[in-house]
Amino acid sequence: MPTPTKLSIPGILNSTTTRAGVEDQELFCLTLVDGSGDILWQTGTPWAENRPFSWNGHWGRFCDLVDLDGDGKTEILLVHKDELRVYDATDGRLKNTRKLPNSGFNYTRAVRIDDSGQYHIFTKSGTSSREHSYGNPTLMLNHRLETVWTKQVEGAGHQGNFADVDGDGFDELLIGYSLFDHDGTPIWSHAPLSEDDHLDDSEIVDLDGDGEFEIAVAHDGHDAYIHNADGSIRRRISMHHCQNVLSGKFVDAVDGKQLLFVDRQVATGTRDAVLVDAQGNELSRHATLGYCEPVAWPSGVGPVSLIRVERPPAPDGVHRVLWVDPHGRELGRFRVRDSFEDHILRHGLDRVSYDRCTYHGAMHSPAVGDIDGDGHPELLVTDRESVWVFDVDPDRR
Ligand SMILES: [Ca+2]
Ligand SMILES: [Ca+2]
Ligand SMILES: [Ca+2]
Ligand SMILES: [Ca+2]
Repeated sequence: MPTPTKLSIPGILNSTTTRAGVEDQELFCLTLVDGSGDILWQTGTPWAENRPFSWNGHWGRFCDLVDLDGDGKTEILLVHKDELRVYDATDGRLKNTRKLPNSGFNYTRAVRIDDSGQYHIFTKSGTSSREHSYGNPTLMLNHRLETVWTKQVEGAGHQGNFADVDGDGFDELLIGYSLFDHDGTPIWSHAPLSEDDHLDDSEIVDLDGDGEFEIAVAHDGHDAYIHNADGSIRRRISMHHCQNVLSGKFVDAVDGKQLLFVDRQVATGTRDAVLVDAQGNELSRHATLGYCEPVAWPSGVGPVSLIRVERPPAPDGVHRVLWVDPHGRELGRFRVRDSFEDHILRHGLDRVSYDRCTYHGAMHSPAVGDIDGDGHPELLVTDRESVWVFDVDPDRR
């Protein structure tokens, strides 16, 4: 059982003041802490109100850290509401902003599309808006945040993805079920499977080690597909409503890398997680509830295991964070906050769709990284008040 270190972050929930107007739920606070939880810098103010906040970055991948302009210093790229922001990561200073076409944007990544030495910014809307169809538009910006091109793509969905698929040194861009060359030229495209279908998640990975990428995509409300680099279909994977796609060397005994497809969490019961090999052959299928994050901690069957964050179907349920192997077998569980019931009931979040509670802080968010620099990853789990840090026992590495 991994041992947690709990960090208390000064300034969070230390006030009892109340503002008039419950509609004021605007939160923006970005804090850099070191491995002990000491604050290095902070911009914005922590939420200290006794009511929910809202923001539009609710998962661990909401920002990108990169030397955007090539000056040797790292920037932080993120979207807040309808604004793209670039912060200096060394001191938290806001360096640049740009208004976006709608407030549904949630995806921002630095990509290489020329040899200038500077990155470009691939940013897209990830949901519905009054102004555009679901998940649209997508913008390519230069490092000064000027528009290079804009696209509206059928089935654009939540997240984009990118990789140098053709090996010319520049990134291709996946938007929905369509792949574009670095300059925006269409390479291949598949139609959504239905009117509401959109890309929920994807992986671009060389599964079989032949030097060509494969592209795995989750169709909202449908199955998942594995495409070859040229867009042709390698395999269709049967799912209820594939929501997440993960790749890694999960199983030593099977050649190449494997994919794990995970169904959307549902209000009642469980759904499936399916492990497949490089050709899409099913290796195992298990019942699951919630979403997974890969971690390079050996599972006994391979070098990469999974952190599974379970969101129970009822507000009085236990929010478990589990360590599991790729077949879903439990290896351990982490001592984090076990219930958000008081938070959910106090704020009436049970009267909105339970699914939406995650937007108001009733969830754990996992992140994996080597925070102490010893070459082994730690797991960080955050809720709206705390950060827990876990490491695997050294004799299990
Ligand atoms: Ca820089
Ligand atoms: Ca390329
Ligand atoms: Ca391949
Ligand atoms: Ca470490």
